[in-house]
Amino acid sequence: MKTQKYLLAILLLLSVCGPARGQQLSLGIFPEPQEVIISSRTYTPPYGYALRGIDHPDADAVRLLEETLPFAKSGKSLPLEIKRLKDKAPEMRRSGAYTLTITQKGITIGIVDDNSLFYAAQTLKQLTNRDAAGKQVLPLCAIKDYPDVLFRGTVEGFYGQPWSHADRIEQIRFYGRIKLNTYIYGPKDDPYHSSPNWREPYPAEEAGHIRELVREAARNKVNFVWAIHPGLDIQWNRTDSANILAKFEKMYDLGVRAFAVFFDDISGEGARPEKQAGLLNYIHEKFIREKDDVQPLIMCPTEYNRSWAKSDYLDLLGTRLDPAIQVMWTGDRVVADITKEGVEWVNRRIRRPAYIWWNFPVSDYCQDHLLMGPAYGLDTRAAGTMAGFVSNPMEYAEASKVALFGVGMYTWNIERYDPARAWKEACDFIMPEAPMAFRVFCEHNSDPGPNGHQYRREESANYVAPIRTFLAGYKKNRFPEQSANLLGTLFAQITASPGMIYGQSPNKRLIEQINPWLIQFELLGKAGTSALHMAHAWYEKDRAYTWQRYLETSALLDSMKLINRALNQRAQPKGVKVGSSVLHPFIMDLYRQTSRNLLSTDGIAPDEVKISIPSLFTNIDQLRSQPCAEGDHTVGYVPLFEVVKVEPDHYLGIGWEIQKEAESFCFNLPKSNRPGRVFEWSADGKSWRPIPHVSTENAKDTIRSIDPKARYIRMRNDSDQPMELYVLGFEATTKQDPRIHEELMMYDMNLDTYKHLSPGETVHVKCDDVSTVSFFLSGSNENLVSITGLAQDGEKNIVYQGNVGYILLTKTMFEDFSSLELTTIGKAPIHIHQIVRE
Ligand code: LOG
Repeated sequence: MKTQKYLLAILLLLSVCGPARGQQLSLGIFPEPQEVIISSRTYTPPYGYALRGIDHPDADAVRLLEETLPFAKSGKSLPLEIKRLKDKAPEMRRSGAYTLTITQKGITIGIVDDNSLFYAAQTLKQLTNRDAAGKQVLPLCAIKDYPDVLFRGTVEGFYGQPWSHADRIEQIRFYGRIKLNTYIYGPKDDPYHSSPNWREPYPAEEAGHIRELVREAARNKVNFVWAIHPGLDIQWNRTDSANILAKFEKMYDLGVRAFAVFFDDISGEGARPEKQAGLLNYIHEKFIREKDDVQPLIMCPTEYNRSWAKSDYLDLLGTRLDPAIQVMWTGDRVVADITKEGVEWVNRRIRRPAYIWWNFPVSDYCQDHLLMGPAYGLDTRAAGTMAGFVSNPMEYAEASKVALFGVGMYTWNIERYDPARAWKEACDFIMPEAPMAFRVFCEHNSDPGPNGHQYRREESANYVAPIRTFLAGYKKNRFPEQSANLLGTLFAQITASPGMIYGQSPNKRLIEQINPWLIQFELLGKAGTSALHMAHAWYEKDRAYTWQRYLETSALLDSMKLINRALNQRAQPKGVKVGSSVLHPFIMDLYRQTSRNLLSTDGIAPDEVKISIPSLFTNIDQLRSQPCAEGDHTVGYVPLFEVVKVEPDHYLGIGWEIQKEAESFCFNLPKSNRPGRVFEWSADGKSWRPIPHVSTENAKDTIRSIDPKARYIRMRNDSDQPMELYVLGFEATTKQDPRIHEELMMYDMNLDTYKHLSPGETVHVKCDDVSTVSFFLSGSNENLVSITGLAQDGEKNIVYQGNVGYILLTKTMFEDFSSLELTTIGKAPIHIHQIVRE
C-alpha cells in the first residue's frame, strides 16, 4: 500500500511538471543523489509540519529538520512521515540509504537507519530556500538515494603537524554535511598513536579531546576510528599483544567504537606478515568480538601499494587474516590514481574488497605546495570493488576541504562523478562569499611540483595553449594580442583574488592556513602583469622603458624569492610555491627572453646570448628533475631521500654566475659503498681539474679554498663500477661582496647580478675599438651618474650626465676618447648590472 502511495506521488509530479532526471545542472544536493525526479515548480507549505511514523527518530536528524522546515505548534499541519524502507534491493538496505518525497500533501522519508534520516534531512536542508518574505520554499520532488561505498571519509595519516582539535571538530561537521561517514585518526606525529608512546594512555587533556571528537562524530553520523602504529618497535610477544589490548581498552573507555592497526612505513621485525596476521586475529578474537558494539578491525599492510608488493606478503595476509578484517591499500603506487583494474588486482591477493587509502591531497612530500585542485584519477567504473575509501589530506584541514568535497561526491555516486564539476561546486561550497577568487587561487595551486613519488597534477591547464602562443610570438618579436589580453586579465584576477578572499571570507582558519600562499599569489599576479608590460615595451622597441619594466619585474620576482625564504621554513622542502607548474615558469621565460633581448646587439642575436645563471647539471637520471635550491648566495641540490645510483663516469654538478666567486663548497653524500668519487672544478664547464684537499672518504666535507676562477663544481664516479649514495647536500656559497671586476661585468651576461658603485668610485670602459657602449644601471630615482670621456693625451670631457637606467652611447659621442669613466653623482651607491660594448 505504502509503495503504491510513493509511486503515486511520483506520477503526480511527473504529470504536473515532467521529469528532470540526470540533468547536467547542479541540483544543489551534495553529493548528487542516485535517482531524482524534481519539479522546477516550488511550493510554499501553508502550515507547519508535524512528525509522524516511527518512534524515537534520530535526535540529530530531527534537530536538522527543525532548523530547516516550519513546524506546526498546534492546529493544522502537514505530515512529515518517517517510515522504515521495505525495499529489498541490496543498495536500499545499506546504512544511509533513504527516500525523500515532497508533495503538496506532505513529506515522506523512508529510512534504513539513523544515518538515513540524517542524510535525508541534509538533502532536505540543501533543497530548501527562502522566499522574499523569509518563508521556506520547497521543490516538489522524489529522491531515492544510497551510497556506493559503505565507508567514506578521511584518514588523518600524514607526517607533520597533526590537525588541531578545533580543526577536527570542524572537519567532522563538514563530513556530516556532505555525507562522509568515516574519520580515521592516525597522524604519524602523534607520539601516542605511534612510537614512542603507543603503549601509553593519552594524558588527560588529549584524552578529553578524543572523547569530544567521538561525541561530535556521533552527532554527525561519522565513525570515529582510532588507529595505532606499533610496528617501529613492537615485540612479537604476549606483553605487547596485551599492551595493544590495554590501549584499545582505554580508547574504548573514551567512547571509541572503531579501531585500526597500521603497519605502514616500517621495516625489519615489525614487517613480518605472519606475526602481523597473528596479532590482528588475536585482537579480532579478544577485543572486537568480545564487545558487541565495535566495528570490524581495519589494518594497513606494510606492502600497501602495488609497486612494493613483490613478495607473498599480501597472499599471506589474504589467507591468514580473519575475513572480517579490512585491509587498506593506496593503489599502484604510494601516491596514485585509483583504477578498477588495480583494485581488483589487490582484491584477489587479500581475498576481500580493499579499503582504499587515497594519498590525496596529502602534501607531506611537497610541503612547499598546496594541493587545491580537483580530486581526479578515480575510476568511475569501480563501484562495488572496494569496502571503503578514505583520503589522506593535507596538514591544512580547511584547505583540504576542496579535495575532500570531491571524495564525498565520488564515493557516494561513483558512476556520475565529474571531478571538474565537483571542484567548482567545492569552491562555491567552501567559500560562498568569494567563490570566483577562491577558484582562481585553487586553479593555480594544484600541482605538487617534481617529487619523489612522481605524482603530478594538472595546473593552470586552460592557460597552457595561450602561453605557448604568446611565447612563440614574442620570440619572433611579435606581441600576440589575443593571448596577451587573456593572460593580462588572468594576472589581474590573480592580483585581486587574495584581497577578495581576505575581505570577504569569514573563514579565518582557512585564511590562516593558506596565508603564505595568498601573499605569494598576489606577488605572482603582479609579477605576471609587470612581465607582460615589459614584453610590450620590448615589442615597441623601447629599450630604456623595457629596462625599467625589467627592473620592476625583477623586484617582484625577488619579493617572491624572499617570501619563499622567509615563510614555511620548517617544511620539507621549505618555502612557498604558487603557480609553479605553468604561470611562474611562464614569467621566468618571458623575463629571461627579455634579458637576452636587452643584451642582444647588432652583432649577437637574442638566441645566442648565453645568460649565466645558477644551475644544476647531471647525467644521472634520478637527479634530472631534482629541483635546484637557490639562495642569494648559494646554489645546490634539494636533498633527496632515496638511494641514488651513479654509473661509472656519471656526475652531479652545480654552476653559478660568472660574475660571482665561490667562497666555499660543501657536500653530504653518505653511503657510497665503494671508492672512486672525485670532486672537480671548472672555469668554463668543459675542462676539469681536481679540487685539492677534499676528503673523498668522508660522507661530508666543506672546502673553503676554491680557485677564484671556478664557476662549476662536480662530483664524478671515476671508478669502473656503479656506486650508491644519498644526495643530502651539494652546495656552493658565493662571496657576498666581490670586488668590481670590470672585465667580468662586461661578459657576465646576467642582468640580475650587479656591482655596487659607491660615490667616489669609478669604473673604466675601453671604447676606442667599439661603435656603441650601453650601460644597464639601477638605483633610486634620484640617482644621477656621469660618464666622462678620457683621451690618450689627458683630455677629458663629460659625455653623459643624468639619471640611472639604460644609457646608450654611440660612436659620435665618444670618438675623441679611448676610454669612458663612470661615476655617481650624489651620496647613494648605484648598481651596475651590465656594460655592453659593441
Ligand atoms: C604513509 C603516509 C604518508 C603518505 C604520503 C601510507 C600508507 N603511509 O610513504 O603516512 O602521508 O605516504 O607521503 C606514506 O601512505 N608513506
